Amino acid sequence: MADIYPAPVDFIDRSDYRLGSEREGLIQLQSNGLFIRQPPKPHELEEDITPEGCLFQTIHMGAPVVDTSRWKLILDGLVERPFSINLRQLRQMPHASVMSFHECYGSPLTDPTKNVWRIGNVEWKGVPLRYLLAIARPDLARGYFVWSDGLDSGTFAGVSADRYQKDLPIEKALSAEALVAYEMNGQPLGKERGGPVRLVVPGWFGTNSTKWLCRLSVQETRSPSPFTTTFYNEIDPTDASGIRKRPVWKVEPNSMIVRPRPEDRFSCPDYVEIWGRAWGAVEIVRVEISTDQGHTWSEASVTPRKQFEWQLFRLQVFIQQSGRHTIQARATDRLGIRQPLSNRRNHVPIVQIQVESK
Ligand SMILES: Nc1nc2c(c(=O)[nH]1)N[C@H]1C(S)=C(S)[C@@H](COP(=O)(O)O)O[C@H]1N2
Ligand SMILES: [Mo]
Repeated sequence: MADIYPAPVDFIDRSDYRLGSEREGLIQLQSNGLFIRQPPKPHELEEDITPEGCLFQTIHMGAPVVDTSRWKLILDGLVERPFSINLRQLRQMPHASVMSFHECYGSPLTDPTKNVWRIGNVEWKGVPLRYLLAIARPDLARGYFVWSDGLDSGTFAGVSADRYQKDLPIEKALSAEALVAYEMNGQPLGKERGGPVRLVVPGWFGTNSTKWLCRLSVQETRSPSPFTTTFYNEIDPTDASGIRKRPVWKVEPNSMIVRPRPEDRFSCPDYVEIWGRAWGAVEIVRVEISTDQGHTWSEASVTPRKQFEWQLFRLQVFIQQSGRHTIQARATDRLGIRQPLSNRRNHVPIVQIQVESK
C-alpha cells in the first residue's frame, strides 16, 4: 500500500496524537438538535451540479462551531504510525476531486420508503483517505474498519452520544474515491456542511460521510456508536426471512423524473420529452420508461458515468391517446440490479400527466 503514493510529506506531527486533543478545536455546539433542510422537488433539481443553497442538509444533534486554527485530525488505532495534522498541513497534501451524487437515506426512525429524494450532485475536493492511511500504515491483518468521529455530540431521538461516529470497511476506506474533504463546489465547506473538514464516501449514503471530522481510527470491529447500531441498520431485502439487518452503506440503483413535472398538461397527438437522473453505488447502464402503468417499457438514452455523478436519461415518447398518463422510470446498474417497482426506498418514481386531444 505504501507505493500508492510517493513518500509522505515530512511535516507530519508524530508526537501529538493524544486522545481527546482532537476535540480542542471545538468552540461550542449550537445545540439545535435535529435539523433538516428539505431538498427541492425532483422537477426543481434542473441543474447538473446542485448549488449549495439547493442542497439538502442533515444534522442530528447540532452543528459545532470550530476554531479552524486549532482544528486537527488524529489518525490512530491499529496503525504502525499514528499521527495528527492541522488544516494547513492537510491543505498541502496531494488532493483529488470527485463529482458525486450526495444522498440522505432519510430518517432512520421511519419506514425507508418515506423521505426519498433528499439528493443533489456536487464536486468535493480533499485528500484521498487512502493517502492518509498509507502514511499511518494500517495493520491489514486485523484492521477491518475505519471509524470516523465528528465534533458534534448530544441527543438524537432520545439517545445520547458523546460524538457522531460511523465506520467504513477498510476496502471502501482504501478506494480511490473516499475523501477527507475541505471544499464543495469550489468553496470551503461551511459550518452546516461539516466544515472545516468532513469525510466523503461517494456511492454510499450521506450518513457515512462524517461531518466536522476530527478523528479516524483503524479498528478490528464495527463501531458501537448509536449511529452504526440503533440507527442506520435496515432490513436486508435479499434475506428471504425478512429478519437479517445490514448497515446503511451502498446506495442501490435509483432514479427520478425531472420532466415532465407532476400534473403537466399536454395535447395529443404529440411528442413528450422525458428526462431525469439515475444514480447508485454502481454505474447505471440502462433506464427504461413506461407511459402505460408499466405494461410496456422503452429504453431511454443514458449518459455514461465518469466518477460518481448522477447520470442523465432522456427519451421522447409519442403520445396518441388523451387522458391521464402514468410515467415511470426504471434504472438498472452494471451488476444487473434493477429498481423494484414498489415498497422499497429506491422503487421506481411515478409522475402523472394530463393529455387532451388537439
Ligand atoms: N458529524 C456528523 N456527520 C454527519 C451527520 C451528523 O449529524 N453529524 N449527518 C449525516 C447524514 S444522515 C447525512 S445524510 C449527511 C448530510 O450531509 P449534508 O448535511 O452535507 O447534506 O451527513 C452525515 N454526516
Ligand atoms: Mo442522512
